Amino acid sequence: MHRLYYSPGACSMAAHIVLDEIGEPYELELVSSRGVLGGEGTTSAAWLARNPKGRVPALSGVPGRIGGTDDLLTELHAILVYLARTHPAARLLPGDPAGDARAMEWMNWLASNVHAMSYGQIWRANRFVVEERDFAAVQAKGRQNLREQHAYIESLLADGRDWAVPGGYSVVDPYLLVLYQWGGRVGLDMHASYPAWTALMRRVVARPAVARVLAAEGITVF
Ligand SMILES: N[C@@H](CCC(=O)N[C@@H](CS)C(=O)NCC(=O)O)C(=O)O
Repeated sequence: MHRLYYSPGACSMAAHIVLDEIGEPYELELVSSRGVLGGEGTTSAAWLARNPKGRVPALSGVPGRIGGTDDLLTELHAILVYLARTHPAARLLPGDPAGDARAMEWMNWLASNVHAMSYGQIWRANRFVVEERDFAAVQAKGRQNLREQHAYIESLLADGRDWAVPGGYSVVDPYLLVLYQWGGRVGLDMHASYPAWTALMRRVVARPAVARVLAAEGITVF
């Protein structure tokens, strides 16, 4: 059985949703990020011994070793692809080379540009500059980057498509839900500013698995 190491409302929530969608039993272990539930779990010695990256999500029970200890898979994008490919009946990736590549095109950009860069600048300015006096400038640049990225996401989703990867719900949709929810957390009016993204998120939260995970993690989107 897989075990997901997570933090409520963190990017791990997308993996939690996908695990729930798949419908097989799984285990959860709370490893709270700094600032979430007052947790220091991602920087604890015990967690760093398992995952030297000091991050969530991580999924146990996956053959091989790259990011952490044996059988531990790190990186949300990799976890989502693994879960979708090991459960093809759940149809969480298109399944054809071009469709799957489109999903990865989304996820790589969301992970690197939106999450690591912009939210890193806003929430973890210390990763970009040494002096605390420079934090505000980094955070302001992060907000500017985020506004540009959000406008791009909105333009993609406003082209009449049904789901992030047209043709079906995929692992990209819960990934976009995490980022939509974070937009609210940094004070943006996501509903007023991004109608197409909002409409997609309403379809996503209507899915029973998504509603269950939001309730379990104590997260409100609408
Ligand atoms: N590249 C990683 C990033 C993971 C990541 O930054 N996770 C955050 C939660 S959303 C975390 O663990 N933060 C704790 C910390 O930075 O100390 C991925 O996509 O999985």
